[in-house]
Amino acid sequence: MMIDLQTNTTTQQRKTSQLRALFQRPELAFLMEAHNGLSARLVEETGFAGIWASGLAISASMGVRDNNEASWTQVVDTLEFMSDATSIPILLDGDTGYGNFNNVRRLIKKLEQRDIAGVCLEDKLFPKTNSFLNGEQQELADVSEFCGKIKAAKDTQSDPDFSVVARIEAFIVGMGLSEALDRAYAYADAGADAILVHSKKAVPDDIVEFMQAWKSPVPVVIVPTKYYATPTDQFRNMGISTVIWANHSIRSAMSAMQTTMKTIYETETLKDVENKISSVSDIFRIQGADELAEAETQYLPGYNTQLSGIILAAGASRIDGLSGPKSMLSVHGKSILDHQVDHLKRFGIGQVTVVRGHDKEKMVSDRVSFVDNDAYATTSEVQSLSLVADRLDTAAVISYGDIVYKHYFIHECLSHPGDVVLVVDVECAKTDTWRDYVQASEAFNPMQLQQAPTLVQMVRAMNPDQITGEFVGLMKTTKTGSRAIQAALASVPESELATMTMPAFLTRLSQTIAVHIVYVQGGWVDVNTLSDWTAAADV
Ligand code: SPV
Ligand code: MG
Repeated sequence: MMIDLQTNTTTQQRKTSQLRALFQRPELAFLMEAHNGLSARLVEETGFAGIWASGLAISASMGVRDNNEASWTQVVDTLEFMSDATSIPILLDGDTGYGNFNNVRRLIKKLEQRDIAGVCLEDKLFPKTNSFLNGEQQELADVSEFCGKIKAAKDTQSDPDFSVVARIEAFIVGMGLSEALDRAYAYADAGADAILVHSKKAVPDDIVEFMQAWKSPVPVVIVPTKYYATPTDQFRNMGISTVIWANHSIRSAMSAMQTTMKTIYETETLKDVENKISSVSDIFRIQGADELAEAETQYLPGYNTQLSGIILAAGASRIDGLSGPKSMLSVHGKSILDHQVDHLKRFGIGQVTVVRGHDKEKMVSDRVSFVDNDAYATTSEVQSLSLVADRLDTAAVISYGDIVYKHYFIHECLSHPGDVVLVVDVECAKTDTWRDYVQASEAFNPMQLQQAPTLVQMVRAMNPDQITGEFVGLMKTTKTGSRAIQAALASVPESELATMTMPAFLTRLSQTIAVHIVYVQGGWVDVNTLSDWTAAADV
């Protein structure tokens, strides 16, 4: 990030300049392998400053060999996704340049068009073979022919910070230090911005020898795949510029996929893998689903102004040692409030109102509007609801502010035709005195498809025999249902309103309008304790 002092705005440094800075900085830099848009984004999210677009990994992810079986345009197409998904620089493993100097010229042009920061060219012949396969039988490029490729690349680039890295394969094919050095100096003279010295030994002897002899200021890059046990400080002490972790994303993806597939194959169920793999919401997050949901509310015509969201989040946290509103507790790096707003936005709800109270100055978001319940300490959720009664002029989704739930709960209640629909969990403990216990006209019966349960009563302490489930704290109302709620709120004497519980209010509401129920089986957490908070991460 750079600050432009004239305009006082921050601008992202060009990717080419970022890579150049990594090569030139005195501290050791690291590039991490990626092979598609997803892995590239993960590299950035992890904190790495740059990406190695590995030929081995990209070809493997396509299910072909690292022998230029994938065409160079297919590689460039992959790079386009990787580059679009990230803001850190990408160094392409450009193999031998996919032909002669002329092919290299066209490659550079296409890479710059896709905002790729640099290319690494290796001094072998097209079609190349991976350095770890039959190294001794591989043939090196003619030095002057390879220098011509480097010059052509440098003359073609339009961004002065685009980097061309020349890769020395002399050690790989069994030649010694003097061949490696002669080539490295020749490539540096031809304009290479960095030299990559490759070795297939299990110890870093080739690299040590090379670094002791290398007198040029051109930075040196290494790929310690085979000498992986060498302490990284040894690379620092040798004066290496950049280390490439060349294939560890694709290798870990492969073993993780194999483990999951084997388990599912053998057990014929998903239940043993569900909690061990990334959740679908992790995938949505990495895809940027939030941004699209936000944009839809801004750009899609008439986007659900007929449905609003209300979150009742005024109450104080009862979790020991944690200050601040419960809704701001972080689950997977995002506040509970943001998770809720994401869910609502996904269902096209543009206007979301949050009633806050406890530590209200700590509850901030530019995605919602706030209404304050300053008497939160002595009043109930029904008081909070009454403060936003005027906003109940449309259909609405109303929720408690401290619940983490599966987004399909909203789908379940929105697709129910009833005017007031509560989400009720049938998998609740039945002997507590603080849960919103529901007695419904019909208990959950998975064998009976045509169920139409309605609320009989809701109370916080109920005879276990009467309990059909627990109110999750999430409901939807149609416009008619919203009006019924407004009328019911208005009918409660002011002296009772402040302390009326939600169960008492909903029971009262059920006397004026049918309050329907959709049953769910788990999939949510009401965050009241530290262990609830931990459990919220698995929802
Ligand atoms: C790659 O990652 O594709 C490389 C490094 O070129 S290596 O596989 O070690 O040759
Ligand atoms: Mg390669």
